[in-house]
Amino acid sequence: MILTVVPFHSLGGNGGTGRIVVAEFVIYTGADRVKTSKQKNLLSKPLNTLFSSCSIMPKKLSKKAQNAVNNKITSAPKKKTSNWDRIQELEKELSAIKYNKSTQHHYGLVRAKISELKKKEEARSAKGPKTTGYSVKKSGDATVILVGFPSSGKSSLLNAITNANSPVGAYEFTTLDVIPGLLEYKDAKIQILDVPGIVQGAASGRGRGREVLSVLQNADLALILVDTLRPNALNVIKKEIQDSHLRLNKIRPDVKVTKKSKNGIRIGKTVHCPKLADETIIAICKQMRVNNAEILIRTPIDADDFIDIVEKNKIYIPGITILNKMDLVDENRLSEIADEVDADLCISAQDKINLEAIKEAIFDKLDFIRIYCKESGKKADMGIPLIMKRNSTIHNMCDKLHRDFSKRFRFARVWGKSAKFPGQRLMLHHTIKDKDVVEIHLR
Ligand SMILES: Nc1nc2c(ncn2[C@@H]2O[C@H](COP(=O)(O)OP(=O)(O)OP(=O)(O)O)[C@@H](O)[C@H]2O)c(=O)[nH]1
Ligand SMILES: [Mg+2]
Repeated sequence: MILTVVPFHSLGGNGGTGRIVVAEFVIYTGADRVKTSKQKNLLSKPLNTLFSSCSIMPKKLSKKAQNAVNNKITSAPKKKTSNWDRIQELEKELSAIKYNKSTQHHYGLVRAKISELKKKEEARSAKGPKTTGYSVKKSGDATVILVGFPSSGKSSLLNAITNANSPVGAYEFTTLDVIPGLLEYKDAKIQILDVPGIVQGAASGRGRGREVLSVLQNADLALILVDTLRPNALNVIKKEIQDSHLRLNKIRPDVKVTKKSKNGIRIGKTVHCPKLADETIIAICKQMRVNNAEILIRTPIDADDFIDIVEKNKIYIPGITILNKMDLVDENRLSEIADEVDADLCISAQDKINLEAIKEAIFDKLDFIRIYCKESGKKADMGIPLIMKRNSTIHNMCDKLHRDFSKRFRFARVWGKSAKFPGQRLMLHHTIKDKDVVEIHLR
């Protein structure tokens, strides 16, 4: 019989006594576990002298702790839970918590714990073998990606609204690569990408999920396609998107966390923040190993928003939910499913129903503005506008026109909504507005 001494932190149930037990004794048969001379020395001692030979043993064990020691002796060595098991346990716990004033502190702590564990796991998997991602060259005024379960009709929709010819099949995973198509609508050139379908577990690498979701991280808009036969797919897709550090249809909260070297956590607020108490902020920071920081909150946030800000790696992207294959169900069932998934649009890619409405929705959601260019001494070209994203500056406009323009820029003259008076002389940082006429002067 061999006796092995294994250090351990505490025995379950020591809460209340405050007593820490520093060693457990496990009995094995066979000599293979004896590795060090220290262990061999311990083995030569009778059991009652073992305790006194441990320098940091408590003087006396409580009955509860003694029982726990006995249980450990007789039971087999406990299987170590992995970080993913722990994450799953905590996520289950989190889903059972209803966020309100009394639960926000606990909710925030559980969420912060999940965040830390995921960070560790991601750092570990980043060290593993690298998979090759999709190489997609962005073109046009914006890039839109079709996301959905396999066979939800992504390729059918791409073929119906763009010039692409992506293979369509009645079997799953017909598309295995990224296939681009070009949609020309209201003078805008919009690149639409068809990608392989994603399934549950995509964000943690199932199928080519991670690569697909990384294409989404660089897109300007997500078209989420669910079909009338599998409306439940929406929750799965949303969860995968969420797990890959994307935030759909959410505005980045105006919160600044500046890490410092001393003085602890200092919180400043310009708004009332009923969903997140200061002590919860401090507890989350502690859990996420932020010990000294200045936090400035300018929008009301909850614990999830705050953790997203501390994690720093979130991408905020707009999305449209489209319910496809409307031809397969009757009107009543269609409105039931549309309510269930909160669909922005119902279509049939196969029967080409509501396709103009999709184009309009894409154009609107991309939040484009039209800018007319003018040459000095000539009339503005009001024919074909330059398509820009809302809140673009003259700098963005120069970059879009020519890569040298911002370097050679002297000033611009602007007519329209963003100018205080017609022909106002403005510089690169100026934000232009829809239908402005801009004349750029270069060196
Ligand atoms: N009835 C009906 N069938 C459709 C519709 N859209 C697509 N389908 C059919 O659904 C099947 C899958 O269509 P695809 O366009 O290949 O679907 P996908 O999402 O690209 O599939 P993967 O490439 O495998 O991810 C094909 O048999 C299509 O004909 C629709 O609006 N109505
Ligand atoms: Mg396809």
